[in-house]
Amino acid sequence: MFSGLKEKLKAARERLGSSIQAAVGAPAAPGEGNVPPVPAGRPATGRDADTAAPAASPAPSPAAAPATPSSGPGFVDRVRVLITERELIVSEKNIADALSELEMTLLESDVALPVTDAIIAHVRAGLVGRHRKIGESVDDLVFEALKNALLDVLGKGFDLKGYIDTHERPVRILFTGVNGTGKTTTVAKIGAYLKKQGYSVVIGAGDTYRAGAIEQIGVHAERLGIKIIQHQEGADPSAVLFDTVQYAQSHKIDVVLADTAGRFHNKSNLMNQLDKIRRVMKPDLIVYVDEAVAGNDAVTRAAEFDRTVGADAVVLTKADMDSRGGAAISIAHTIGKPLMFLGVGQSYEDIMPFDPEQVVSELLGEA
Ligand SMILES: Nc1nc2c(ncn2[C@@H]2O[C@H](COP(=O)(O)OP(=O)(O)O)[C@@H](O)[C@H]2O)c(=O)[nH]1
Ligand SMILES: [Mg+2]
Repeated sequence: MFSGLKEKLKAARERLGSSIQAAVGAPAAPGEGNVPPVPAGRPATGRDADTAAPAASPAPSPAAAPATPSSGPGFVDRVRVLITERELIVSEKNIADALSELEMTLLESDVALPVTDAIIAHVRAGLVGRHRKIGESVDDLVFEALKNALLDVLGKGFDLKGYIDTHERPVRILFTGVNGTGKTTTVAKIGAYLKKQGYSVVIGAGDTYRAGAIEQIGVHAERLGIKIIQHQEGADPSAVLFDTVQYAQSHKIDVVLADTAGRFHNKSNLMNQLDKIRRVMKPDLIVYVDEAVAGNDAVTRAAEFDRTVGADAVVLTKADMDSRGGAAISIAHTIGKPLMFLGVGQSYEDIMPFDPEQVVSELLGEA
């Protein structure tokens, strides 16, 4: 998942780190103190060196420091902290080239332009004028700036379980999106996921355009032991989904998952159909499904769907096949709707609730 972007971010992180390191004129080794007065190989704790503590003595306690009215660091320590910090104030000029490279990297990875701009601005703000914290390496500083920038654009995700637990049952979820992106598979995966979490589920076979589509979702439901409501090929999808909601109400089912046909090539038809479905089924959530591999196209389409039929959350499928990661980075920030799940393969378990922290640690690796 996102292996290309991961490699590029690693290079960008190193480049930013070495630019800062070069500017302060010290070795670039991560974790190495680069403030001249700190003896080589010793961490820049700010409380060693000239406090004249004997080498064998335990770490100085506040009581051992020169007396101050507060419980904070002693005077000598505080002076030392100031010196340490002053040595590492990063200027705009120090990182301008590295930021341009990061910008190119993100754009090449299909990160949308406004999202790229937001990330660059966040990284810049995180670094320029920043003081290094005691014991923090330049690489730590860069890592933190990148991490915060990515977390900022990724949003918080969407807690589906929490949503179900706090809303009246049955919770009705309508899935929309373009053909072939993985809606039907996602309905099956989410059905399996919710069933595993102890919720009862019913699926509505709202793609009535092809007999094959009705059969496809029917096979999934049977394999998963999930009740499905189906009508004949060509039936009105609204009627199928109305019946599905009725079934859920009379059987006290927790969640209705409504599959639909993707008809993006014929927008007015799609609009009319989905509009009717919306009125009849009254979904609590409209989930837009697209494939991560579509990159910018997925983001553009999501924005268009959100404008026309509405979207409360997004699922990106085929993240397992996506090296660039641009859609996953961009979509929540661009349309202002949270990512709910990532599809990461063809089997039922291959779905991950979208966890921004997890995605960032996947992208940046360890601190
Ligand atoms: N690798 C991979 N393939 C997926 C994923 N989700 C769906 N697919 C495949 O994408 C194809 C289209 O899926 P389908 O659910 O029929 O799309 P729909 O037309 O939107 O309903 C199928 O071959 C699925 O197995 C995923 O997360 N990863
Ligand atoms: Mg389908």
